[in-house]
Amino acid sequence: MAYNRILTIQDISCVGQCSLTVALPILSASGNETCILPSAVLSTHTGGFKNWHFRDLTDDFMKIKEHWQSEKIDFDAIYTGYLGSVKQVDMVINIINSNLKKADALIVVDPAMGDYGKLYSGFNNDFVHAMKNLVSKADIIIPNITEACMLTGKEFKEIYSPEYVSQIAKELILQGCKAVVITGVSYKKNELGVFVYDGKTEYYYPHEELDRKCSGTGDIFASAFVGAMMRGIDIIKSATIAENFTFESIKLTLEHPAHWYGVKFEPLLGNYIKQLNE
Ligand code: PXL
Repeated sequence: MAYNRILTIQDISCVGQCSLTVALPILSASGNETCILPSAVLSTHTGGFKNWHFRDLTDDFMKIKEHWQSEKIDFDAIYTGYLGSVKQVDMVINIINSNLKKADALIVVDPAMGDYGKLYSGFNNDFVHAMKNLVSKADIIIPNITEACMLTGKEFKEIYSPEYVSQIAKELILQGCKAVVITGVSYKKNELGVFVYDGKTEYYYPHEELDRKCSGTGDIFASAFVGAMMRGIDIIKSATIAENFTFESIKLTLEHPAHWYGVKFEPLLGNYIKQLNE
């Protein structure tokens, strides 16, 4: 069984079921070794809570990197999520270009910066510009449809055709990545799915649209996807497994309306592990 060492770089939102509190358990459940580089510590995520406490860890990045280098630590995959500033994005690029990355390591970037047509609170156009630079260094990028539009300078639309999405994916490949996985793609009412383009084949995997929008769904998908890829599963099957896991987790959360701030993925980790082993 493939067993790889993954480095994931994103924030710790202490409460809110997103970023590292999602990535660590899911990547560990995938059967891979998970190492973390926390970009910031927040008391909660920024999607609905107010007056959160935020500690930026940018100044610690290079010290952690240098220590790892002195210990000759390197990684089979680097997977990035929510990053708090342009400076952090630049530091991540520095890490990707260093010997912390094994020669054949997989670089996966989730350009977590917006949803539903809008940038997340605290981000601006300079951040989008920096993120464009980071995605050009990735093997696989996992934007949602909002982020895919921002990265290609396209207008965000509520209604669009398969050709529109195909065009965006092709433009993203031209920017430098090798494959694109776009989440939250919908061509029909009550239908939502994931679109995969690896530079040759296009694939769309839809399911019923659930009436629930909340933070962390992109992180659940991306973590489950990276875990599957690092078990040696191909990109289409990895995207399908991640989509099924995310969908079932949101469905479970719907039964608990008071759980507004995140997605109850933990009870379904066993199903995720089973799918990886099928
Ligand atoms: O990827 C979602 C996310 C991660 N981290 C923080 C966030 C959000 C979304 O709102 O606020 C801090």
